[in-house]
Amino acid sequence: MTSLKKWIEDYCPVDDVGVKQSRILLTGSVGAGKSSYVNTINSIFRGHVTSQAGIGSAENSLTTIYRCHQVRNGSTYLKFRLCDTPGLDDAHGIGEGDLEAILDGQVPDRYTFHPFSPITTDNPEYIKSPSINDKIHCAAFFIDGGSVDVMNDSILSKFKLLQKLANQRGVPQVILLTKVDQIGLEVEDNLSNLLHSSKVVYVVDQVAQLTGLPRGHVLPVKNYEKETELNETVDKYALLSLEQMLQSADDFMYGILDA
Ligand SMILES: Nc1nc2c(ncn2[C@@H]2O[C@H](COP(=O)(O)OP(=O)(O)O)[C@@H](O)[C@H]2O)c(=O)[nH]1
Ligand SMILES: [Mg+2]
Repeated sequence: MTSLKKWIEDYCPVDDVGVKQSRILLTGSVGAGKSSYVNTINSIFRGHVTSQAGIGSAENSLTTIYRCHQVRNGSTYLKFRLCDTPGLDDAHGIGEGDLEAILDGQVPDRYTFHPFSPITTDNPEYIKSPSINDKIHCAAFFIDGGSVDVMNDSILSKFKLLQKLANQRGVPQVILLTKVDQIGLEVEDNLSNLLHSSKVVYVVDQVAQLTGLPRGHVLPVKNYEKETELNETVDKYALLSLEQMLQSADDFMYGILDA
C-alpha cells in the first residue's frame, strides 16, 4: 500500500512527449461516482477524508462544469489531472460533440457545458490549437456496480461511443466499477475481501464480457461517501485503479513517441 502510494507520488508522465500532467478523463453515467472518485483520491493524499469535487444525487450530479482536478501532495501537485465531466447523458450530461472536443484537449478547465449544444470552434473558450498536454491520455468510464442492472443497453451504448472516439485517437480505456460495496451485503461487512468476493468477480466478468474489454481493464472501487476516516481497503483499490490508469496514459504517450 505505501509503495503503491509512493509510486503515484513519484509518477511522472513519459519523458520527451511534453506532457506535464497526465490527463485522465472521468466519464460514464451520471451518478456513477466520478466526483466521489476525485474526492477519494484527494482524501488519500491529504491524509483524511475530504470533499472537493461536487458530489451528490441532487443538484450536484447535474453539474455542468468541466473540472480538471489537481491532487495536492503537501506543497506540490501530483503529475496527473482527474478531468471530471457531468457524464454522458442525453438530458443532463454531455454528448458526442463535447466528448470529442474533450478528448482532443479543446475544452478548457471550468468550461460550462450546455446540454444539446456542444462547444463549437467559434466559441471564444474553445482551445483551437491544443498541445499534447491538453489532450486526454486515458479515459475511464464509470459504471455503478451497485445498480441491479449493471450494464443496461443505454449504458452500453454510451460506453461504445466513448470506445469508438477513444479508439480513433488511440486513447486507452478502462472501466471503473464503483459502489462495489453495494453489490452484495456481505461485501459491505467485509471490505477487505472485496476483490475476492465472488459477487464482485462475477460483475467484473460480466462487464468485461459486455464491453469486450479485458477483465484486467475493469477496475472495482469503493469511494469514500459516508466515511469520516480513511480505510486501507478503500485506499488500496482506489490507488490500484489510479496506478493502472497512469500506466495506460504512459502507454498512450509511448505510442506517440514510437509512431
Ligand atoms: N455506497 C457507495 N456510494 C457511492 C460510491 N461512490 C459514490 N457514491 C454515492 O453516489 C452518489 C453519486 O456520486 P457522484 O460522485 O456525485 O457521481 P457522479 O455524478 O458520477 O459524479 C453520491 O450520493 C455518492 O455519495 C461508492 O463507491 N459506494
Ligand atoms: Mg459529478
